This record gives sequence, structure tokens and C-alpha cells, in this order.
Amino acid sequence: MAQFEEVSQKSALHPKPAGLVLQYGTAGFRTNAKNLDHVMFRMGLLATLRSKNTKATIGVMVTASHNPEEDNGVKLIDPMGEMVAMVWEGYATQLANAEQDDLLPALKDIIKREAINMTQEALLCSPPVLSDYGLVTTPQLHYMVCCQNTQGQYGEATVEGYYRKLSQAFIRLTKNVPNRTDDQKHLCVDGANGIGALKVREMERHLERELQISLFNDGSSGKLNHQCGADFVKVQQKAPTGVEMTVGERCCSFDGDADRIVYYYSSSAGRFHLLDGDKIATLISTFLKELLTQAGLDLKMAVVQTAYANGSSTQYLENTMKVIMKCTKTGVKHLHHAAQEFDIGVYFESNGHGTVLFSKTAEQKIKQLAEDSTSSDEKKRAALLLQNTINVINQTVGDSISDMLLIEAILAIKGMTVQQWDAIYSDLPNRQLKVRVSNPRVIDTTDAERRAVSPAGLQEAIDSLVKKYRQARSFVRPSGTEDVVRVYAEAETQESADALAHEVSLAVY
Ligand code: NG1
Ligand code: ZN
Repeated sequence: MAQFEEVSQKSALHPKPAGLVLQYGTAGFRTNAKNLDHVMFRMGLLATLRSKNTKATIGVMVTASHNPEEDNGVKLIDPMGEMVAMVWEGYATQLANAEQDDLLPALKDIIKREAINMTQEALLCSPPVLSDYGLVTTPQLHYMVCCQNTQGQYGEATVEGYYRKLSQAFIRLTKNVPNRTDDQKHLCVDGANGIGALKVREMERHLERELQISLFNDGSSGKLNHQCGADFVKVQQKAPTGVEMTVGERCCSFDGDADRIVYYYSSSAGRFHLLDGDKIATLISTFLKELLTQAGLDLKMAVVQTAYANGSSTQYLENTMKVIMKCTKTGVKHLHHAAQEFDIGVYFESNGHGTVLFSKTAEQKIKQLAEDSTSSDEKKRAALLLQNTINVINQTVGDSISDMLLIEAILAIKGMTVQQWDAIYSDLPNRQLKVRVSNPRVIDTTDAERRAVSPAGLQEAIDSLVKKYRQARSFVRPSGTEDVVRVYAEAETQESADALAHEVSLAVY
């Protein structure tokens, strides 16, 4: 067929570097930008097939998220705005690694396996190539793909539509909160010199001064993700450069493509306090639980975390808040799927990537109650708050801007300071390390990555090291985005957590 010949000719213009083998990992392909030309071309082909296969619009996001500036990445977004189905990740790896002569057979193999009708029209949206949305954040693209495929039911499939939906909900949540001071309406944002900086400014114009932002690392001078952004703040457990923090002031950091957020402040003693994804999940689930009680709604809510969740957060949510807790493997697609099992699923990775999912039943029950003229004022108020909460949330994926608005609204409604939020529970001191070994994938894990099953003897070694410390826990796993083994340790004191992480990393060699 002529279309295959054309693909072959065009593909020759985007040659694969000899010997290069890449894998569609936790977040698509991600590596130095100079090695990605052939991958970008081939992901265009794969997105076209996926669109024909699903008869829906598919998203193609070009970003390296929190990686350094010289990197780039690409991932596909499925029709409901979620990460592409697992089997298609395999096809992506197959296509990316095919030598020029094997590309057409690889394409034909996918077409055959998925029984794709090649006469079916394909629809794609992607910044900045196909249906061109220009520069947008990762979650804005997820949102627009979902809107497009639900005929606008989820919202209008434009960036303006996104701003309008989220800002209206935020204003409804906060406008009638009494006695909000200027301090409470003010927030410092570290844009990581990424796209989120531009977009949060655009969002701010829709917020009618209900939120006033001091924006730092806005991309005008600094380098993307360099010494700043959510990943830097979380892993280094310190403030980003370029942010002028005053004592006690609420600050937050986005990552480079604005799908993660962490909060922090510094105390008068000069101590840095981090409020990560676990603290965010706690704040949000506590708020939702209170509203469900007030509304008298019997909906099943769960919080989904990964092994990286601080032990104190799991303990607090499970034992004090009596919330259903789930632990999944690292990577948002795992958390997202687990959260879909409940009426309300709050999911967050410790690094600040997360959102809340509401089932259709939950949304309907909340809507019914909000419109029910016979219900009490208290119930109605709670139902309206829940409705606006649903609308401020981007349910397709973790979203720095949407999560920021939700957190700001909750703090306003509960009249809570960042210090009070921080005091809900105290984090166990922890340490994350990276270990470079010749093949990280010799480590195989089980129990949501909390235990190593191979190589033989590793888990026993970790167990005996953990026994030496109080309130200690440690695990190792191969990273899905870097060629390293990640080591995590937590314990009663920072010294113990550091020592344990160090000892476990020696056991990995
Ligand atoms: P890996 O490299 O597999 O640990 C990292 C993050 C994940 C997720 C992905 C995708 C940690 C410990 N790991 O995965 O949570 O966000 O990147 O960006 O933060
Ligand atoms: Zn990101």
C-alpha cells in the first residue's frame, strides 16, 4: 500500500541511532533529546494506530517532566485522558527499537494483532505537532483529550475552557469564606522554569483575586528544573533556589510539566518543613470525609499510596481517620487504576503526583442531594461544596494547578494555616538514595515493591539491617525512569534513616 511506502521513506529522514535501545517506561520514553528524533516520528505513527483502534482522539505529550533541560520525552494519552493501555506500551517499545528495515513489519504486526481498520480516520491532539494545542501543561492535554472524547461533558476542550471550569469552581468554594485575610489569599509558587509558570499566570487572571500568586522561577532566566521544582524540593528536602521565602509563608513547587506539586514553609528557627504528596492526600481525604459525613452520604472512599508513602501518613489515615488504604506499585497508572475501584479514590505519590477520582454513582448522588429541596441546610451546603470540589479537580491525571486550587480552597474553608496542616501528623525521617549497578533489573520485587524476591538473600539482608533501628522500614526497587536502583529508608531519627539507607545500598552491590 502506498501509505506504507511513504512511512518508510519519511522514517528514513528520522534515523534511529545505531544500537540504541529504549523502553516505554513509567512515563513514556525519556532520555537525552538528541536520541529521540526517531522516537517522536514513530510515536506519531503509533498514536495514529491507537486512534484508529479506539475510534477516538489520542493525545501525544512531548515533555521530560522533571528531568534536566537537555532531556526530552514523549508519551501517549488514551481516550479518557488516562495513560495509554499497557499492551500499547509494549508496541511503543517495539516500534522505537525497530531497525529501519523492520519498521514496516513491526507496524503491520500491530495492525494485525489489534485488527485495526486502516480506513478508519485518526484524530490526534498534541502540542505542538498534530492538532496543535501549542504549549500546554501535561494535565491540560489530558483534560482536553478527555473533553474531546466525552463530547464536552467533562468540559470544553480548550485551554480557556480548562481555566473557566477550574476557576469558577475555585471561586464558588472560596468566595463566601468569611474573614479571609490577604495573607491567606497569598501563595508563593515555584514554576520550575517550566510550562506551569506560564499557565499559572494565565489561570490567576481568572481567579478574581481570590488567590494572589508571587511567581518565582518563571522561565525568564533560570534553567528548567535546575535547583528548583517539586522533584528537587522533595528529594533534597530543601527550598528551591530563586524563591524569596519569608518565615512561615506558604510556598509550593511545580515540576517541569506541572503534574506534580509539593508545599513547604520555613519556621522561625530556620527549619524547612515539607508538605509532600502524603500530607496533601491526608488534607484532601480528611476534608472529603468530613463533607461526606455532613452530607450523610454513604460513599466508599479510599486513599491509594505507594511504598514511598511516609509510614506516619499511612498510620494516621488508617488508624486515626479510619480510611481504607491501598498500596500499589510506583507509577501513576497503577494508583489511578486502584483508585477507580472506589466511589471516591484519593491517590498521591509522595513526590506530589496525584488527584481524586469520583465514580459516576458518587457524582450522581452528590448532584441529587445538592438539588434536593427537602434536604437540610447542612446537607445541602456539604453537597454543594462536594460538587464544586469535583469541578476544581482534574480527574484525568495529577495536576499542579488543579491540586493547588483544591488545597488553597480546603485551607480557606477549614480556616487552616500551613503550620496547622503540617501538624496533623509528623513525618518519620526518611532518606532516598540511588545506587548505580550494572543491571538494576536483576532486582525483582513483590508486595507492591515492598519486598525483594531476587537476587537471593537480598531481602534477608535488608530485614536484618531494618531490625537494628526503631520504627524502621526500608525497600529497594529498580527505577523505571533511570538506570539505577532506588533505596528508601525511614526510621525514628534522621541519623538512623541515613545510616539504614546507606547500609541497604551497600547490600545492593
Ligand atoms: P521511578 O524512576 O520508577 O522511581 C519516578 C518516580 C515515580 C513516578 C515516575 C514518573 C519516585 C520515587 N519515583 O519513577 O513516582 O513519578 O518517576 O515520573 O518518585
Ligand atoms: Zn511531571
